[in-house]
Amino acid sequence: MKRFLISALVLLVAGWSIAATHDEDGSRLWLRADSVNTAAAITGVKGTAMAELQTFWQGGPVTLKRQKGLAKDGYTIKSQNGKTVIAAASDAGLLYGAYHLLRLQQTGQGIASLDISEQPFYDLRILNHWDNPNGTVERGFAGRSIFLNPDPARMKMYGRANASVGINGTVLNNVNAKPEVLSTESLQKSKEIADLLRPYGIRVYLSINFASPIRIGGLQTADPLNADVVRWWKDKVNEIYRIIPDFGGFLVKANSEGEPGPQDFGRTHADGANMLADVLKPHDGVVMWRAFVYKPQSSDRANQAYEEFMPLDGQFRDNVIIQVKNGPIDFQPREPYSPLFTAMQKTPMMVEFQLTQEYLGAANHLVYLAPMWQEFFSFVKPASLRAMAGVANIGDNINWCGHHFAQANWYAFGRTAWNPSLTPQDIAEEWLEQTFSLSATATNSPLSTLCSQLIHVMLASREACVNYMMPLGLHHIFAGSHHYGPEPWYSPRGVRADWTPPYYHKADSIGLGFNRTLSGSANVKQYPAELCSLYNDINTCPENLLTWFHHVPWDHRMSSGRTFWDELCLKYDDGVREARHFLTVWDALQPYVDCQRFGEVQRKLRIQARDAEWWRDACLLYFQTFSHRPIPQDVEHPVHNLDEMMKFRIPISMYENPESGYTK
Ligand code: GCW
Repeated sequence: MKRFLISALVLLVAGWSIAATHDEDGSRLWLRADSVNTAAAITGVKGTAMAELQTFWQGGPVTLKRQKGLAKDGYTIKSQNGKTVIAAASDAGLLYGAYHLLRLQQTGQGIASLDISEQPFYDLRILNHWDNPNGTVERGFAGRSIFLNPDPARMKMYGRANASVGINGTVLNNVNAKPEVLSTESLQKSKEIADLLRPYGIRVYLSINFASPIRIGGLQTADPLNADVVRWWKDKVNEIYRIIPDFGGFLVKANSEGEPGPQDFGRTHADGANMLADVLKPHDGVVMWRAFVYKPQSSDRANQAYEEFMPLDGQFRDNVIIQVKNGPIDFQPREPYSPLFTAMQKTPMMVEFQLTQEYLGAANHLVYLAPMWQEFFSFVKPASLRAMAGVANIGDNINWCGHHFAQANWYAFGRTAWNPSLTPQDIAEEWLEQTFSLSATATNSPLSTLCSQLIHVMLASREACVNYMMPLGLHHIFAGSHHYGPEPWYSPRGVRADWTPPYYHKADSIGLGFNRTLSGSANVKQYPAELCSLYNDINTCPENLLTWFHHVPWDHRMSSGRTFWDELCLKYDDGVREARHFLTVWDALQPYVDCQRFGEVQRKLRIQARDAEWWRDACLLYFQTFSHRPIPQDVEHPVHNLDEMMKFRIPISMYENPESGYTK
């Protein structure tokens, strides 16, 4: 009997060890190949390319060749008879080619006869870090700033990760910029980081505070047309380039949310941006000037960026790029595209996406963002833009992004900026295979079926999040303090209206939504004529933007035949069901994923499913106090209680990820 027990135990242990692979903490991101060699110490960007290949490439000899006539940062890869040649016009191109080759190896693709030619769609593919000098990260959900005490090993991994997906610039600090960022001491710190990132083809940039000449320069004014101010900036910029010769330029948030700007001195955004552009020009630097502006007195926040920037179209220097968030309000789960993109025809523009999920469940929810960016690009032609920026979701958390699947958004950002026509599915597949060694391509195996389901989870995740948070065009009904959970009722006295949800949802006994039609705020007029008339009519407006543009009567008939109220209930419920389904798919993958990452993702998916219920119940019960209509029978009825939910608080600051969501 005893012997039987022992052998059963041995079998059990053996069985377990077959199933489980060794634990991983996610710190290697998608670059998990084991080294096959130790690389010789070589410097420069080409040196990095050689070192990466020496360390990880398992195939035949590879030659790196500089060749004129190829596009900037582009490359070709050709292989024959076991030999491979990567050719590029620049060292950065060679590095990108090397990573391409390694990606093919890591995703198990044929490398015998390659004939590849690539070039990046955008010259500037840049991350924006919202990191503060004290180490906090605004809307950062993955720990503290990686730049506070830059650890060379961590910086090396950061450089590799970015270069492997083609990211070639990084703004080191928050757009809510402290003037001290430009102190000589702080510039020396930025230089350290620039030195560590240069071998990966990454230039550093800084966000600046427009009042710096006053705050650290001792001047009385920061008026961009004042000669002393111009001289101050000129000297400062010269100093920067002495310290960091390949410095990229400035990112500026001006006259927005309390930040100083040229309007404080009676000047325009163009006056401010052009002054900085002129002093950066001799150094080949750029100004990325943000259009994220809104004032409490306007009747529609969605109108404002257009109102302020359109009159300035064509007035900016050629090294100014206007950086516009994808939507007109603020990184909501779904917004129409910002109308500035199609209206400003004479000004270089770039899009700012947000990788950190400020409004999409922070680092607790699996929300793969590539489908959202694809939706954006279906309205705004990629070629109409100069560059692409992504607000980083990176911190000192061991797995970098707080959620293993949030790494996919960093990865997808780089790949999309390299080539906006890559499909979200292609990107998800290559990320998943590299990150989890999960491939959907092996046919007819149970694993490949599960992998396909997981890819589907990623692709469906953004829409699911829209559904359980704010379907049918709803927006900005988040908790006032943390933007994580629902608080559609939040409207304390004294808080400016456009920082409270009722400003956006306008629920009343008639219906729900913001009238932005010609009879309302006329926001529709900012779109091209065709879209204007499409959005203006409640019967042609896409239903996924219905309450964005219309105050929709509760009994409005939807294309499904349901009333608007019933449809709203159904959408919320769909979102909940989907979130639960994500967990089911993931659970089935347990035998194929290392225990640590499996458990960590599972824990997050459980939070997500619970949060989805929280969102549905809070929103439906609250809106029901206006609609006075029953929740349809075929929709799961709320399992929570509105009064309790209205009292529930998550005591976090804007620098933290909520440990768990709704815990009642
Ligand atoms: O999304 C909002 C955030 C702020 C942020 C601001 C911006 C950096 O809530 O935290 O500030 O947008 O983009 O400037």
